[in-house]
Amino acid sequence: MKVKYFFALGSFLFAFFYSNNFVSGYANVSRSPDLRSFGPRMAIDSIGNIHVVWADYYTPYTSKYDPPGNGDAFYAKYDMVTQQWGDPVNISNSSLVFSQEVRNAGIAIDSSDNIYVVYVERNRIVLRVSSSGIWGDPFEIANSGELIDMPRVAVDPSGNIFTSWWAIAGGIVYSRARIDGVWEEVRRLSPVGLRSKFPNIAVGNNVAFCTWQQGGTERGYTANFARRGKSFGDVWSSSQLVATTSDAGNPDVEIDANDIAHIVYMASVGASNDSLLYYSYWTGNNFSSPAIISGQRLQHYASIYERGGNLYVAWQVGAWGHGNALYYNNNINGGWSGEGVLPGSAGCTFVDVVTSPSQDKVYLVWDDIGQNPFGTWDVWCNMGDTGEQPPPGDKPPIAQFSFYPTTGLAPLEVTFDASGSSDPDGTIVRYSWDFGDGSAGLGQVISHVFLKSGTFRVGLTVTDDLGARATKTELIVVLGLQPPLNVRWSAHVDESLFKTSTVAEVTWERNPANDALGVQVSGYRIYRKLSSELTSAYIAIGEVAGDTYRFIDRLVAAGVSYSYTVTALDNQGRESPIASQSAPLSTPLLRKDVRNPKKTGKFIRF
Ligand SMILES: [Ca+2]
Ligand SMILES: [Ca+2]
Repeated sequence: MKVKYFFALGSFLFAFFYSNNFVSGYANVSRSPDLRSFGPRMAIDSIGNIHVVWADYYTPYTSKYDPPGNGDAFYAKYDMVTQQWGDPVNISNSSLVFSQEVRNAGIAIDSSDNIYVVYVERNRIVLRVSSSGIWGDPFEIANSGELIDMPRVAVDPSGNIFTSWWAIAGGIVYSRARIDGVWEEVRRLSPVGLRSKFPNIAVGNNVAFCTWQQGGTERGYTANFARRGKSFGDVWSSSQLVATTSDAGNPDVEIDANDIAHIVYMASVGASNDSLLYYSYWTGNNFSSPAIISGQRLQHYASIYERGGNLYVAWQVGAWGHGNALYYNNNINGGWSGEGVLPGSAGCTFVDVVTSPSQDKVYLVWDDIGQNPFGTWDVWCNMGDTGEQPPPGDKPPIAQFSFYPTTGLAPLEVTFDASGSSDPDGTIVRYSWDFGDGSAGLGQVISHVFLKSGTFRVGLTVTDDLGARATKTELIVVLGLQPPLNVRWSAHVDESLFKTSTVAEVTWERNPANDALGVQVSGYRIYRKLSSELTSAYIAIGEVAGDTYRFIDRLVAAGVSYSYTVTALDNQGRESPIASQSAPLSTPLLRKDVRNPKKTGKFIRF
């Protein structure tokens, strides 16, 4: 009996998962155990914070042929500093998020760490953008006039936005882009009259690719794509085949730094429900002949992630809503490492994958619908723990590195050398670095420029040929010019000219710490802001030579509260940090004829 077989397998897996302590390290991202949480998508920012979106359904989901129910799009962030997941944020707040195809939200992050989330509201695709932690107003990208599904978003470093989605009844794939801050018109990508669905979109330096599943009859689907340039008004190419593989579907796409698109898709094997996972890359004219990167079984919904030329692919194995496990396969340094199975991921349907900036962790998210050992309807994240264990008997590698120079003034280029690392019974196949300032890299010997002064914890993770890892960290102190001491200012009413005016006199003292660093201070730069403004509002108003400790600011208004700060400069173009000084006075400046002498504060008459 099939039912008994699955029950027995479930009991076995339950015992297996709970006997492995790494399962307890998984994080519940959605934390809504009674609401069905569907379709998680994930992105990583420059310092490695994890960002996830999904939808929670308030109406029970029973079939994709049911009428729309109610739900909302949610967002949650894992903060690398506090090492905690934030509370889920209801990002749609409309109760209108619900698609029968249950892929309701997409996410992307640009190089300035702005976060772009798209979600479905019945017929609409809506965008919200978060800058510095503040969410902007919802923006309607399109209203299709019929139910839509699978909104996706990709952004480039300049903040150009490419979105895609499909209209369910019409079976049409659409895209809309914002170039240089201006939205283009909605574009139709797939042909009319051929059923198309499940698009994904990616953007590179000079090109964008969209890929989708195009039909045909039920068995006649193919993986198709279109591409375009990134100038305003550029047109999408007509729909083309990724490959001739029949009964293909659910393609996903990423673009690397060389503008090479990488596509994965599933295709059924003969008349069976089994499928294989295929991979193709853009050759410049077309896609390469597909390589098979999975075993043959009942499986769905591959996601691909690219970083530094390496590829990370995750997918679901099992029936829809009753996944046996999340599987993954990674292409590191040009070779596929082989399938892995994520323990404790039973119940998954939709999955996604990213890595940490240094690629020492592979983050996986999945939804489950209560079919798993946890018994909740939630989105889970493995927190980088894939449960990979080196084979018994493999001795772990030893991580060791040196760096030169060991300290110096920012900006400081440091060369790191991991050739002192070793593996007692094999070889090291991977050196991954986390520079502690939000940057990361790969390679045995690598250089990195620390732009700012500070103390950084640099981590090296080495991986041996059988997958065992070791990590070593070292602190590096990057020095910086020190600002002058005792920056003070006072307001004067200057009566020495033909007319009375208000001036400010700024004074400071030399900082002996710069002598200790061996730097010659060649000048000082004076900054001013309104006292009510943030430190970032300081603007430079003048420079003096290194043997001068006084500056007169004649461009101040009367009765306004200002703050000043002073930085030290050297003849290499370095500057000490702009910081609020220990006790900058901010006395209101007043003309001598001011009507309200109670507000005078301190001022001096020349
Ligand atoms: Ca839930
Ligand atoms: Ca070893």
